[in-house]
Amino acid sequence: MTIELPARMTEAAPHGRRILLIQAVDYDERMLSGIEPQLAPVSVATVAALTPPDFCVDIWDENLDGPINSSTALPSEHYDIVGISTLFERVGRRVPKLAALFKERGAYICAGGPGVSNQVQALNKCVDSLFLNEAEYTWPAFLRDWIAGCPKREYVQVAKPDLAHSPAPNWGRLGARISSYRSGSVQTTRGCPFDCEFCDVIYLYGRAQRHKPIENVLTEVRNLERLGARRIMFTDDEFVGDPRYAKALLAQLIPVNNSFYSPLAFHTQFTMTLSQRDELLELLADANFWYGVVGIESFNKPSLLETHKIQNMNGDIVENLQKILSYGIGINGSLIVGFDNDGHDIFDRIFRGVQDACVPSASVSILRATYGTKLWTRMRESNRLWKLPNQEHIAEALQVDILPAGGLSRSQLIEGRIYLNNAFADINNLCQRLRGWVSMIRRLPNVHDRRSLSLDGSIRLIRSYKAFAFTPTELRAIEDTLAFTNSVAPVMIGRVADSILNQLRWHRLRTFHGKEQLEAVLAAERAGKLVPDVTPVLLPASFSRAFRHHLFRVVYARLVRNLADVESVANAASEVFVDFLVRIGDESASMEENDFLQPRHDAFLRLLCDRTVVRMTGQAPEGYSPIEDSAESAVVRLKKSGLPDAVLKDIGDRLRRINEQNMQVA
Ligand code: B12
Ligand code: SF4
Repeated sequence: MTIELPARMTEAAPHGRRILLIQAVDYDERMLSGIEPQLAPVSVATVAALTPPDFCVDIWDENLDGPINSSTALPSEHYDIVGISTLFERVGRRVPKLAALFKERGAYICAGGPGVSNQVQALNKCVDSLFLNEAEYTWPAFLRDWIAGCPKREYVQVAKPDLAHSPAPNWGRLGARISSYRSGSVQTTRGCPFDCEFCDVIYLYGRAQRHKPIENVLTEVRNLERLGARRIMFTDDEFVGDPRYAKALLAQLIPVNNSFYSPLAFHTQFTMTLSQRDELLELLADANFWYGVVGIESFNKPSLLETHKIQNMNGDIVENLQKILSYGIGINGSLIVGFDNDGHDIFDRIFRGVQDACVPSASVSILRATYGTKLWTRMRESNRLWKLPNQEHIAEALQVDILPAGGLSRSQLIEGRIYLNNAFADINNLCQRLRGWVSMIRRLPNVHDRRSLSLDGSIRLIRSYKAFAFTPTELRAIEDTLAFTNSVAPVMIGRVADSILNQLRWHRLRTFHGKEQLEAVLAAERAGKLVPDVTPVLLPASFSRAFRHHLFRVVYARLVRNLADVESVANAASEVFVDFLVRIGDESASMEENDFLQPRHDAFLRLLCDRTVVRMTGQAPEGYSPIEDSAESAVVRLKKSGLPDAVLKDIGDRLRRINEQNMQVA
């Protein structure tokens, strides 16, 4: 594999080789209204960098440049290829609109990113080539095919790319405007070793973490600093998922950051496992990490167990959070309500947990069953996926797609969520947490910033956000908190001011829903006007043939070597295949036996086997390394066992139960 040089950006294009890469906004264009764009889009900048130099590329970030419509003046009047990048599912739903606009202008339309992964069939209808998974190898391959006049309908990256082959992003015309974003972005790892029931990450990026070579990461950081970024988000799902790599990276990042006139501020996402790693905490603090987004999810351990968030269950949750905070590293806590184990006291427990731990900023969501996740399957199997009619037109903050089982109603979840988010953003509560945080610091970050924020500077910064519309009392409380911080730990002033902005940015500047819509939704919820999710899960005959001829052997070979208890292999295999078929979704309707035999399905089945083994054996997910076995040796053992038939029958029974729910509803 050779890495091609970055594309020439916006120069005169050789005839027929002009590409527009679009970072798309949410389908209804409401995503970031009134708020400066959060992150420079590393996704499209990476695709731009993967484009060989005989193409010319323009990047359009709809979050910064504005949503594209028929009258938008683009850098060029004509594009031969348009590539649409989708960060998540709702963004994926914008693809048809953009595709139609550019098709009319004669462009060849491509789409990729996480947001296409669970709507493949729908998007296949409106784009020319769809890119599933990462694109380090498939985008250059597509461009070669396109030049040769034979591009494929689908490009699927099977083996996870080596991140040494992921080039430094090419920011193109965004480079000059990096400082318009709140943060630049750099990705150091892909994949997460954990396996939370509601999460899509392991399907998209796998469980074994892959890393960018440290030197490449440092180059990207230096580039962004040169372009004027003052802060960078490391867009990893779990920055400390491989502690050895994280330590090595941070040890080199610290001197690089200190070599800048003023060190950059960093933030990322990490898990609470960090609280058990003192050395990493010191390194993160000294590298100037201001905060991490942490999926706390709940302060109720049975709920954590239910959602397989076992990495949060080690020890006392409040103490673990305080441990991280005591190094001067902030936490932007993400919480969820609606687990089966959540009772009526859950809202107060979450509020108390966040206040007691002094989590600087926090937000709460209602549990969502994203299509294709394990949570979706569990909910679907128990006929618990219901929504309001036309739910997609309701503000996201008011949407619920599950029937809760812990005694709470759906309207109570909505009201509880609103109560909690308001309570977190209440200035007195916020200031109380921030003072608590500053008071609990045991080790100050060892960072020397020539441009560090003064008390006056921090007050000016907060006041400059006129849109927050603070009352005089609120402003006084905030200024007292900043003065307190200055007296106790001046190095923390920037971090505390930043936490205030983090907390209020979403909950004060953004309109989540109107009062009228809230009332209408609550009334409809209370009246029980719900419709079920009747997405069928198919078991095509072509799958059954592929299962008998090949797929079962792959799964059996992996499971039998890794499950000590042979008796549990059949159950595990059934679990794996149900997961597999749900994830493939309605794409399977048009699949022939041979389609099931593609290497991407083998690779995916192995990944599902590994997660199932970890779950069934209760092993620590981050330490698991599977034993390989050949499918051939498994055949010998399987011949007389009758196991394939039994497992296929069980899969059929489970899918029938799922689909019968549809019939009952009909
Ligand atoms: C940064 C981030 C955010 C930021 C986004 C800030 C912003 N506006 O830019 C924040 C923290 C705010 C955020 C929030 C959310 N996020 Co988020 N986020 C991420 C994260 C961690 C990194 C994204 C990134 O920079 N990746 C780096 C690039 C290089 O990777 P990539 O995008 O996959 O691009 C590669 C390929 O996909 C492909 N590709 C991408 N685009 C294109 C286009 C073309 C044409 C081609 C050919 C290829 C291609 O090529 C690239 C190179 O291989 C991802 C997880 C991840 N590991 O990517 C989750 C992720 C995108 N988020 C996710 C979710 C669910 C959310 C939330 C909805 C969570 C929630 N319930 O609140 C919210 C939504 C926020 C909102 N505004 O409504 C999911 C999406 C799942 C899905 N299938 O829809 C992800 C995948 C994580 C997960 N849990 O599964 N998120
Ligand atoms: S820790 Fe859980 S929620 Fe976070 S990325 Fe990993 S699997 Fe997903």
